[in-house]
Amino acid sequence: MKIKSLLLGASILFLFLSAVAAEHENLLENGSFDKGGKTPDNWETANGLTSFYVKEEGRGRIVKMDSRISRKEALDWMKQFKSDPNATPPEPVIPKNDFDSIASNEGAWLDSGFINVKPGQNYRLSVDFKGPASPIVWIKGFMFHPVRKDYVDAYQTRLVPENPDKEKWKTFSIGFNPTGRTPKVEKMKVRIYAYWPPGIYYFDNVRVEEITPEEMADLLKKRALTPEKEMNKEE
Ligand SMILES: [Ca+2]
Repeated sequence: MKIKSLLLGASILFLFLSAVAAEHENLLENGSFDKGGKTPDNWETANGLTSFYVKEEGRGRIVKMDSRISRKEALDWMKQFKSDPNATPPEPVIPKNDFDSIASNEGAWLDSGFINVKPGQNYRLSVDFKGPASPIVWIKGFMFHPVRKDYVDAYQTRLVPENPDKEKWKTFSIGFNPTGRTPKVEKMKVRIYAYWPPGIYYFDNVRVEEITPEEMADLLKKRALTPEKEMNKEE
């Protein structure tokens, strides 16, 4: 009896510890988009035609992407916006034919600032998402190029939320290890990306956390079981 209750106590303690261990520091500064002025700290400026930072009750600030916009209008605007970020965005034009939308090709995206990569470390990428279809949340990894004296693309992996809901927020995660096959990767950033089909996509609470090998094994198991296997695999 005594041993039984000791074992029970130990397993409760274990459950408690696992629950505590599941929460790690968010290495991505301002993944909630709530800090900062018009543009959230540590994020790229939204262009106001296909990408926006907006408020939602109970969530503070979130990302909204609209891939319904006319491709021609969006490309013209992106060019103009690049040369003058203070210009006023045009009235949105939504084409009748879906294939004339920006969703059909370039899509819409926003990048975070850099995070330093620890050699050998496993990470978890998570995002809250709602929208009509799966977007992609990329991790882009960079290495220092000794000749070009600059950081260049060296790694990428993607989180493709499976069975998202148009109205209801859901949280999605993957595990990844940037230096597993590309040991020279030193920095990484997050790219939030919405494309096909044309629609309005919402994102909040992007998290990048260090995880234990056990947590990584669990996430890889889940990843292997999803129909998005090919999409969600490490690249
Ligand atoms: Ca938020």
